Amino acid sequence: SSPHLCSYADRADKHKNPAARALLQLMVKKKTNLSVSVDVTRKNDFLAIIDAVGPYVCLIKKTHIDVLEDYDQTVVEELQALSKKHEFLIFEDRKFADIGNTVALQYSGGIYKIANWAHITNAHAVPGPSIVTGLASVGLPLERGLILLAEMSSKGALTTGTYTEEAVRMARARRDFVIGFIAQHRMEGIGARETDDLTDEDFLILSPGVGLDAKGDAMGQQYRTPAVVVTECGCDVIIVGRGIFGTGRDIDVKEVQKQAQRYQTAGWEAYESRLSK
Ligand code: 5FU
Repeated sequence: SSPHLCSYADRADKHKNPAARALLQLMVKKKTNLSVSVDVTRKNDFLAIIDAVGPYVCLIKKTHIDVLEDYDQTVVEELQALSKKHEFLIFEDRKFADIGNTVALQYSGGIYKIANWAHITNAHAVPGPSIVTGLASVGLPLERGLILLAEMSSKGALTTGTYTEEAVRMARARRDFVIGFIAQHRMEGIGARETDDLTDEDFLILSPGVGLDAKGDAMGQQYRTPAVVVTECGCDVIIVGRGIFGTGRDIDVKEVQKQAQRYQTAGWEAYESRLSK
């Protein structure tokens, strides 16, 4: 049956990419489909939030390494230590968007050396299949996984219709490395041609734009609840930022922890009710 009606455990057994398999296994073990998006600008806040939410997440969306104003090499070392301590994977939401040769350099090198520590990263489909080839040349030998952006959560996003279909075709052609999508719905079979082999097609759907309280922000973000995202639309991982760490400059770690627990519960209940449908 359709992958979203199968358990994460069964899907873990079938996935061939090591990062996808590890993520699904962690989700089962920790009973969580929550990914916290840690979009703060100071290193100490960044690490304090991750230490607080670590027990409740399967994935830390380390986001946007280039947002940190006091970045240094210790950030990555401490992040990796927390990833072992709490057992979560690391997702760098880098949104690569250039030709294959350039993204290979950006992924492997520079100051950040993303491929060295991010189990999962993502890319826009706009350059075409060569972006996947470029990233795979670096990521596959390191057992990494790639997520393509098939649908964005922001108001007026251009990621619709044939664009989304082409993104799915690009993924279908490289299922060894492309493990799923940033999207708002399931993507299996989308844009498929008669000759395509859809056996065991199972893309992980990571969905940002998730909130239990707010409906959006002042800059076009749109929020849906875990029940809509996971139960109704069949997405697999909920990505939550400000719903968990708030919008103020000062971080209240106890409150962050409480919210992470709340979203973990909501996400897992939504998954369980999807399975019992
Ligand atoms: F690809 C996308 C998208 O379509 N929507 C997003 O919101 C990525 N995001 C990221 O998820 C965005 O860059 C933030 O890092 C995060 C959502 O944060 P929020 O505070 O929960 O709105």
